[in-house]
Amino acid sequence: MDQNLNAAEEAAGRQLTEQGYCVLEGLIEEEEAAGLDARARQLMADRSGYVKLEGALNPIPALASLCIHPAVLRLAGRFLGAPFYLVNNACMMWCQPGAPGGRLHADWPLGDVPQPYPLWPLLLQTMWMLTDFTPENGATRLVPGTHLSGKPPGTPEDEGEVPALGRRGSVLIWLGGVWHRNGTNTSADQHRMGANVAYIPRFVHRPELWPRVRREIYREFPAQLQQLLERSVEP
Ligand SMILES: O=C(O)CCC(=O)C(=O)O
Repeated sequence: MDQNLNAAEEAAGRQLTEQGYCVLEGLIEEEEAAGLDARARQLMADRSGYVKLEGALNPIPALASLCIHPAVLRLAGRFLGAPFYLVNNACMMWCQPGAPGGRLHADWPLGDVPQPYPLWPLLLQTMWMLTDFTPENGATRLVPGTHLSGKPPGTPEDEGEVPALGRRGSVLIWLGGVWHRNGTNTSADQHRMGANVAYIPRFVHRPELWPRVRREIYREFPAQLQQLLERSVEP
């Protein structure tokens, strides 16, 4: 894979360094995003509010192309070093009309390490926008620059929060240390669907916590994704 970042990715990398998050617009076709959104809603149809589908690569193997999108992998390589791995399979995050906002937090594994937290990333997160992300439908909210604070959020928790907005087919990327949460869905009829795919550097390793990818699904994935999933596949 070409390791060189293009101009948009360089700008995204600077924003990640300074603000802890960035949005890359239009990385996949809207039709592809809409298809994944529809499939995820079908699988969670009996649940309401803010709901998650863990281990999503098993029922939705078509998420594979998101997991190995070259722009994301180039940025992950820049921030995590090589080799890096996919953590926790993939997780669909569905914010239905009326769903409450989440609690502001920094991501695992920071809760397991002493403060001040290290400034280098232990986790690089992505949220693929399978619908538009708007201020009304529960777009992820982040507090810029807090990945440099070395600590988890205190109170008041929403100080300086901004919503990460984008069109369906875009991707939000954040470093695990930046404080964030899902927004409240204040709309009457607009849902928000995200596909969360995360990457770890090689020195972070807790596969017993992760929903594994089934062998028969793993076997069909491209070699590049198989390498990324080495730590997340069934024994
Ligand atoms: O669903 C969201 O927007 C936020 C997800 C989140 O907080 C997380 O994955 O840590």
